[in-house]
Amino acid sequence: MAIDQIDCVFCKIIEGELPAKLVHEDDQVIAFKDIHPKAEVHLLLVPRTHIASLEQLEIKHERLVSHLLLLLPDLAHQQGLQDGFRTIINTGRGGGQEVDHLHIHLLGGSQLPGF
Ligand code: IU
Repeated sequence: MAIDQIDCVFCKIIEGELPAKLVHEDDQVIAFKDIHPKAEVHLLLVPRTHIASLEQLEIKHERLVSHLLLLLPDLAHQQGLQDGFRTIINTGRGGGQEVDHLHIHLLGGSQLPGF
């Protein structure tokens, strides 16, 4: 395991070493409920591969990126979000990223304020 993965909370969730309320898992990604939800529905969609942030994405991740994006509406519908949803990817400290493992926030269920 690479050094940056050893203390990665999301890698530990993926490995089953830390608990999370999973709502989806497949060979490439997992999705679970955020522990500090900012909306009625607040999921995190996380690739199994440890990629620190959007800035570390490479062309070899093209298939994974497509998979992540295509899963979002499915997950939203599965959560009962028929009227739309919001997705957020924080990148780097300046972008508000706290966990250095790429993830997409999926939020909805109540009228979200304009952005
Ligand atoms: P950010 O984009 O890195 O700022 O978001 C990290 C999110 O991970 C944040 O909303 C936390 O509440 C969430 N989270 C979690 O769901 N489970 C955890 O064990 C930890 C953080 I640490």
